[in-house]
Amino acid sequence: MSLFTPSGAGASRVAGEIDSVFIFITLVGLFFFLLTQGFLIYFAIKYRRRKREEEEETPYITGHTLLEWVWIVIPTILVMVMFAYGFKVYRDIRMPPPGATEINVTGKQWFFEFKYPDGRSAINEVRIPVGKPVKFILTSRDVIHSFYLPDFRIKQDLLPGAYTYLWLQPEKTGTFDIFCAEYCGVGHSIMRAKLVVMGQQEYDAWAGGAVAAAPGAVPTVARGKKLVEDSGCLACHSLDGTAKVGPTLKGIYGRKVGLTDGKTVIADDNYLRESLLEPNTRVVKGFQPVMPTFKQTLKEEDIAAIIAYLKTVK
Ligand code: HEC
Ligand SMILES: [Cu+2]
Repeated sequence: MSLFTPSGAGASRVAGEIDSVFIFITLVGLFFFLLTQGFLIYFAIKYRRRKREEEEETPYITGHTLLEWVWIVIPTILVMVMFAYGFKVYRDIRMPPPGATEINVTGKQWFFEFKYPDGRSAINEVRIPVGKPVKFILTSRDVIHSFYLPDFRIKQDLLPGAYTYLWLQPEKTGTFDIFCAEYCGVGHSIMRAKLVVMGQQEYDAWAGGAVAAAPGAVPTVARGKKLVEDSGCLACHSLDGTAKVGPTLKGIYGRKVGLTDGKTVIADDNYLRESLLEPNTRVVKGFQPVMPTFKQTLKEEDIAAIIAYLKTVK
């Protein structure tokens, strides 16, 4: 729940929470600013020099234990409250609810490309239905960009060679700005896109029409499945839980993987990407480092599609 509901509040519940943290910290800061500055002015006037210097002796003060405890304990409690409150909201920002629709976003100098799960793609415009969680999986083809949605109070860098993510659940329909918030070259200022939030029925009608207008679009998961079948992965990996030359791909996404160096890792998007491009960087315990790299054969979109497919192999 949000502590305050500022007018002109954001476009999602999380945006309201972020506003509340911001206002809370600002008000605490303002209170202490006014308190300390008030005392400063008051003391400056009250203890101003009235007589000539030699007639007035400065009192000798060595300390005040109670006062020192007060100004240590109270600020400590306050910053701990700020931390706990901020951390709670931060968790909400970082944890997409399960079942969120995944949309791939690629930043390029100087535009954003969106790829829907049904295989369609669009430049500088993304449409989603209201009230449903959406997870954007972000990457860049060239330099660091940043995906910034001011109405939702969220922002995340797009990095070349890695995945980052951002999620949101729009609470009202409308068109919202998306800006690149990381200086990325001469075209940076024109690197902006629109998020269009539509009513569910309106969205369904639009999506149906858009799919019909793009007959060649293959759903991302189906594309990933075909790539896995055609790339020879299944010679070494099973989908049914049995180990072959390599570990089974059944339930791979989110699995805790033990490595030969004794460490463990959670198989997330970046780990799967690395397994395809740099298979010998982290080798699964109990297996030989014989997996070939697919750096030359798979394009970025192929890797994203394979990862989307692997998420469905349960
Ligand atoms: C020549 C056999 C071979 C082929 C072909 C192969 N792999 Fe592998 N793969 C392995 C072995 C062996 C490992 C475990 C050792 C390691 O981590 O490198 C592995 C590891 C993996 C892992 C990490 C698994 C885990 O449990 O952490 C993933 C994911 C993976 N491969 C996916 C694929 C995909 C997708 C393809 C096809 C594009 C593929 N592999 C092709 C042999 C192969
Ligand atoms: Cu940019």
